[in-house]
Amino acid sequence: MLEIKDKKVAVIGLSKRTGVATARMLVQHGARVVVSDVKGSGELKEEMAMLEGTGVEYELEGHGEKSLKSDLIVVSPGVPLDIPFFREAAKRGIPVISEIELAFQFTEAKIIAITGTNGKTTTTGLLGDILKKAKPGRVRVAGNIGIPLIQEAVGLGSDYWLVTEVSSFQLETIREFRPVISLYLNFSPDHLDRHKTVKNYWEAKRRLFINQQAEDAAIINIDDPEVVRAAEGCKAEIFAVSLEREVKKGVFFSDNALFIRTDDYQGPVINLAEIPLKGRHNQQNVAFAILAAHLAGADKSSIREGIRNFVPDRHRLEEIFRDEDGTFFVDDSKATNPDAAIKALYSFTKPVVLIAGGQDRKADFSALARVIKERVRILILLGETRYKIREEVLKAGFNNINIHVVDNMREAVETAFKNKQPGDCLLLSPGCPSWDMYSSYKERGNDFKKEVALLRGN
Ligand code: UMA
Repeated sequence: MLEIKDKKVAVIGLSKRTGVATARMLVQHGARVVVSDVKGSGELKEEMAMLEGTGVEYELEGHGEKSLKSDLIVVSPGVPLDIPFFREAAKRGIPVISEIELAFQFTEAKIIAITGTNGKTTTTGLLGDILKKAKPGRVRVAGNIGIPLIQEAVGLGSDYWLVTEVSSFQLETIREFRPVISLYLNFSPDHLDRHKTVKNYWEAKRRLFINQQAEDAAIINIDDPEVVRAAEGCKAEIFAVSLEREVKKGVFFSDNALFIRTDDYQGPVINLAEIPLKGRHNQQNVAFAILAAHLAGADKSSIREGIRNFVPDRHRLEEIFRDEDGTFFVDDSKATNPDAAIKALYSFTKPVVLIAGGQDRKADFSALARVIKERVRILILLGETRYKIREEVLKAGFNNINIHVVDNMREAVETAFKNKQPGDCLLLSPGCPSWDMYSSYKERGNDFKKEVALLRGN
């Protein structure tokens, strides 16, 4: 366990979630804490109120000398590592770790860590639900899903399970973080504004495996070559998930059911018809959750019950209305990268009226453009990336006459209503983050819902 009593520790990034929880934990364990953020006290009123009485010191409006006079730096996920502050910290030999590393150092609970570009929140939630049924009172769900791991993990004994969603941002600064079961769902380029290159992003993600040992398990998507490549050199026992072929050890799809094949069990677990989640990518998420739950010792009835009763998150392929003429409306605002929007488009067999576009994070839209050409009837574009996406879909051969460039969600939904036909799927799946127009993908999804409800007259 890391020694922090009486040590000076700097927390970089004071957010309500990670920053506050980390600072509190450090104070409780006897550290002298400096909290630093680029924002000033005006913007951080609520966060500072949450830390009132803890005795932490502050260095606001930037990170500098006060934070550099520390024995350890704990960094929040949203803080990029290439800022001059971290170069200076490295020069001075101050260790920099992520909050998930700190949490790992202070828990004995068994960690199941889930990463991947898309589907990790769904898989984490589903696996959490299954394990909570199988092991009541002994399971916590945390991480990138929205609850800092540090808040849930500290002090738990080895009879507990921590189902943890981990992002590339968090993995970049782990040192000993070691899951007993790791799940790597899929890889496609994302977060290039932060990681700069696809290779950097790929390298950050594969850190999931770096501390695993022979007695641990790694579950990987063997239908995704980038995931398979990332697992090269992984010391853990490898289990495969495939929807395309039978596997020797793992989960696969056959006769409309998901099958487990491991040393101790072979057989079907659940029929596809019983899975309440839409889309092939979700069948894959379910396959991962099934296998991880099985390896963690969950019984088959808990697994089946957990899946059948799972309520998917809002704003993920969430069907919000279905009209009598068969037209249906789907909020997939959570699709914040092109690959997620591609997966959404593959989830529907009906003609699609698609609303896409959002913040420009230098993503490559060429693959999305090809799928749009194949599957979309009418394309409505908004946000910073609207002209970029238009250019790509035109290159892919999509007819200009079916593209509408708009300025806001109201105009987008009105245009969709004017152009929709009975039986169409009217889909918001932006393929980009929301931060050019909204404070979160949730706000964007709610705006879409509001405009749809207004036009439907409810
Ligand atoms: N800041 C600095 N210096 C900088 C840059 C930022 O001080 O140079 C400050 C900001 O002013 C802000 C704080 O750092 O006050 C940012 O903290 P944070 O973004 O780490 O905020 P949290 O609310 O703690 O959220 C983080 C994760 N955020 C990110 O990864 C960007 C949450 O994931 C996660 O749920 C939470 O910790 C709990 O673990 C969100 C996310 O968007 C959902 N994740 C990405 C994704 O899923 O695609 C990876």
